[in-house]
Amino acid sequence: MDKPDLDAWRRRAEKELGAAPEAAVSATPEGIAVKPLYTAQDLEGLDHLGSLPGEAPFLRGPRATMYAGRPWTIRQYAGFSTAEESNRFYREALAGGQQGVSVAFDLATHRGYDSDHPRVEGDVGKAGVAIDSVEDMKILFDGIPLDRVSVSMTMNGAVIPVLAAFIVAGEEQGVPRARLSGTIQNDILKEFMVRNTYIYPPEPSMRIVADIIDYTAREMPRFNSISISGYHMQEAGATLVQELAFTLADGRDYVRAALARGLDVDAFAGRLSFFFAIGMNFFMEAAKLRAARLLWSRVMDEFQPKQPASRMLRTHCQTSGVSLQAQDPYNNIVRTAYEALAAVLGGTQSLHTNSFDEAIALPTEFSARIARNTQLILQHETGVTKVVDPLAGSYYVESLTAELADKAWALMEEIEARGGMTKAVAEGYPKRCIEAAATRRQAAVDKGEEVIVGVNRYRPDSEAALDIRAIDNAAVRAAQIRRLAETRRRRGAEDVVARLAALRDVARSGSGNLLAAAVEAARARASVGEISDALREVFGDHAATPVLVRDIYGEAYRDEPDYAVLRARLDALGEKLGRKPRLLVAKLGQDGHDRGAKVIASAFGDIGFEVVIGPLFQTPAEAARLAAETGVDAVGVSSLAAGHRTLLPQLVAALRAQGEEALVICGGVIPAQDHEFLLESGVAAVFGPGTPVVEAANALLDLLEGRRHNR
Ligand code: MLC
Ligand code: 5AD
Repeated sequence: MDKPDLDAWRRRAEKELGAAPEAAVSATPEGIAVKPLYTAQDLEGLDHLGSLPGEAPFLRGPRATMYAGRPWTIRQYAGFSTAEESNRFYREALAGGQQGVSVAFDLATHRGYDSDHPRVEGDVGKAGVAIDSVEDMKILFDGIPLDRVSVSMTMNGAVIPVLAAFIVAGEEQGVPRARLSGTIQNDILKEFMVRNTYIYPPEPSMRIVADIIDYTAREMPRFNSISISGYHMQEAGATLVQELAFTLADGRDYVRAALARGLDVDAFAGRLSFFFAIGMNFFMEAAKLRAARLLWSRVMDEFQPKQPASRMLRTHCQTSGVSLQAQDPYNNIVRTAYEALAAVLGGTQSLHTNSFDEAIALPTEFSARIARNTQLILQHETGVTKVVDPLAGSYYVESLTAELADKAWALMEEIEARGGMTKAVAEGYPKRCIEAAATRRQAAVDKGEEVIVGVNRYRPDSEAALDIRAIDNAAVRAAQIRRLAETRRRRGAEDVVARLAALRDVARSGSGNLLAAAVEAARARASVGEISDALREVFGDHAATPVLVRDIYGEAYRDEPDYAVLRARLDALGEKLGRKPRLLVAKLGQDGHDRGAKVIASAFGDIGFEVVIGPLFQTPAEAARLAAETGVDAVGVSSLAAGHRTLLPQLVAALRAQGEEALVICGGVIPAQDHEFLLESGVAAVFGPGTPVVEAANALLDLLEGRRHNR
């Protein structure tokens, strides 16, 4: 074939565009310039093209036959309310075609509190299932054969008691731990960065990770000891390059931690697994997974493993939660389907597809079925399983793979220069990078530079409210407290005391394995909270200091006319008050999703408010006290974990009890069905997801100026 005549193409393109083809180049948040045309020229000099699937560096997939041999696992993340209810949901999902289980725990469990703890009143059973002891765990997996169905558990903070309870539940179900298959998330570094369900400070937390890798390597050969997760980084606003680089850099530090424990690299590396988000940038996401495998193999070179499997990146993927919208929500089915296809073309091993009601509430049976069927249709109707790595050789995708890999590798070198990820995380470097990217993105969406169908363009005239899953949190809590009391009554009290003391000794002395000691405590029916507290006594609690990025939103908005009007209004109000209006941005309960809170705080600061950013995990009473101490005019609560119905009325009451008049406003994942209840409880305004920051700021000014503006 003749060499293509690119000059001729250029001339034709110029004619069509009325401009040089460079005008059609688009810049991605990753800093990649996507051209309108890729050709064979773009492949020249790429050195990753030669390999085959099933061999290092595994770019084309970890297995030789990939889905032609066995399709990816349809593994839907779910959990809510009680163990009984979640168990019923899992069984129905498995009967409906789901292939693996993935447990979502409630936030009380995540943070190591039993359901009867006063700090977690609004959280029990809300964003996941409440698990207090082995008794709950046994109910959760009743009738699910743990030697045949692999189970993933998303647990990081309270990972020791939860994994211990799982091991004992398996044992009592007749499946010894050596035959348990599944995955524990156990990825604490990204908790400090973005997900925020940590309990202990970084150093003992890293010891916990290493103890689990050590224990599972010796005792549980079929179990993946960790799920090194970039998912939550992308959810928090990270670019794909940041997601790639920080995740693999986390992985590198976990390997180092396990080696420092004296483990042989081949004893554990084959059971490290990964987890990525798949957003809407279709080809980029598929390329990202290919680049991830290439880079992980390169990272592992450094440790000189002998087993090929030790270099192999195997991953779970989940379609993107943030890409889904509360407005015009059926569009989310389409978004999720495209994302799922990207994950599959990228070669994922396991996949969760989100439900279309994601931005509003937890999935119903109906929305969960559509989400699952999205994958079943891909597996059975589209033919995508028949050929390995079908995008290979695409000029565009191969270029993207190389470019993403190069950019991520450069960022990983930056992390190395900062002394590795554990150190960089402790200094807050990756968190700052991600928050800056998130704020930039928010400005782009608010300004309409990024089109979101049904949200900032093509809005429907009217929308019917969706049927959503409502959880009676008080009833769940009462049921949990009853079972916990029963368990405590029946257990051998002395045995529990002795096992917890032994666990504390292992923690204090630094020798012995924390998980091994916790298994004994869990078997004696020590609760998740008691085991966590035993470790808290030795390790202490971690408290993060929130830091805000500045001037990113303001910079992006500087030249917009409505921004100038807003600032003028703010100045006028400031003059009247004799100071800047003050806003406390608060997070209540165990909800650690703080991207929204951070973006709002940063943008409102740029606009000219004086912003106080509250610490995570406050009770309503603590937030009210902080509001009084700082004399704020309004408290803005960001709620993403469904605690709003309990926590917001308590906040209003606590403020009024102290004679505070500060307004309470809120935003986040709050279904329309709850708006009236909140407004009647004294909340001044509820801002749904997708509210542009400038609009929210104007509405707050209306309220502060005394005009009613309930929305
Ligand atoms: C696979 N196998 C094959 C094959 N492909 N055998 C022959 N031919 C082929 N083509 C084999 C594998 O080797 C393996 O066996 C078995 O089949 C299963 O395949 P797998 O690829 O290992 O899949 P799976 O068991 O599903 O494991 C996937 C995983 C794992 C490695 C990524 O870690 C996992 O399931 N992760 C899920 C994590 C998750 O659900 N997280 C939810 C997070 S939600 P063998 O014997 O080799 O094992 C969250 C949200 C939040 O975090 O914030 O709350
Ligand atoms: N059930 C189902 N999906 C959940 N997610 C979080 N909690 C649950 C749950 N209990 C999903 C959502 C969210 C992501 C972090 O995980 O998609 O965006």
